[in-house]
Amino acid sequence: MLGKGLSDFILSLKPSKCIILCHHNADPDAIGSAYALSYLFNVLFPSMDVHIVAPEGISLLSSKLLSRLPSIDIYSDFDWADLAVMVDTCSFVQLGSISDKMADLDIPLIVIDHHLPSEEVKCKASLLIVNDNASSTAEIVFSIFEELKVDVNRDVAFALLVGLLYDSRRFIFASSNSFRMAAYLLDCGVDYGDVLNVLSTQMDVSERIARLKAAQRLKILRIKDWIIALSHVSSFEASAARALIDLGADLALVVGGEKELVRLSARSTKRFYEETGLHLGRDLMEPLGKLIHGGGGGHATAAGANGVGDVDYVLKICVKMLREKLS
Ligand SMILES: [Mn+2]
Repeated sequence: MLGKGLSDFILSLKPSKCIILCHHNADPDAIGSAYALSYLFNVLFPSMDVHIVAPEGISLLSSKLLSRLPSIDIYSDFDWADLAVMVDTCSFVQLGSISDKMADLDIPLIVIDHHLPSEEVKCKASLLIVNDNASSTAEIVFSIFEELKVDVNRDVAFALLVGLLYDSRRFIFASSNSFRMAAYLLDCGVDYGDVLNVLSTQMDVSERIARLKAAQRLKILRIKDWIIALSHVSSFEASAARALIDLGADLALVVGGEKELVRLSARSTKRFYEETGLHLGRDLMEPLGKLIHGGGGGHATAAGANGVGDVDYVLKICVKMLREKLS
């Protein structure tokens, strides 16, 4: 009875101004959910003023989403409100510039999220609508519409579907409920191609050229059964390394930079890490960084180092270390 709890709670407060807060660099799930909620509130509580507040701005994809919806103001701050609703945001830190203000503010706070809230948020919240089994905040917001029997119009359906697809990574993290919701929203007249279009990004031309050059200059090495891809570019080495993994390498090492100062980006597949146990940050980039008089580190399958040396030299010692670790 999440929706009923929400509407009863707001009815009991009779607030005159509600702010809907999104996390910094608000993503399409946060913005889509905030948009749908503002619509819901306008239907249920027409006398309540509703402002969406995204303190540190919104992401590029979120701007694309908003450009497809009827124009709505997104504020970066607020001076007064008597109700706050945090969406897709589980800690005050995520509110960036207004985090202290919100932590100190003494007004009723509702949290709607698919992440578990921080202790601080839990203490402060008057009402928690949290479901960490939901694929997205959009999925929770949709269930509130359903329960309160408020019709979803085409724009709201579009916003929620973009949010769902973004956060579920196009249904990689999805339940039967996510598919049911998607089917319902498509039946509201949303064009699936338009939704995918909002979420597609065209890479910058220089990044695409760097990736293609990395492929053109590629050296392939076999160590045991592993395919190792070596290359160099002047910039976008991390993106180039990811591209080489997509092409089929198990491990990609791409040097970026000019002349003496170089950066090395390493990427591997999950299978490579699971079967070799080689942690790129700890076992490869960190020691390499020291050897080339710089620094290095990172995660198991994505790491980097920088230091002094030319392309051939850096790749040579990196491969030497790699052979030792894999033998
Ligand atoms: Mn989310």
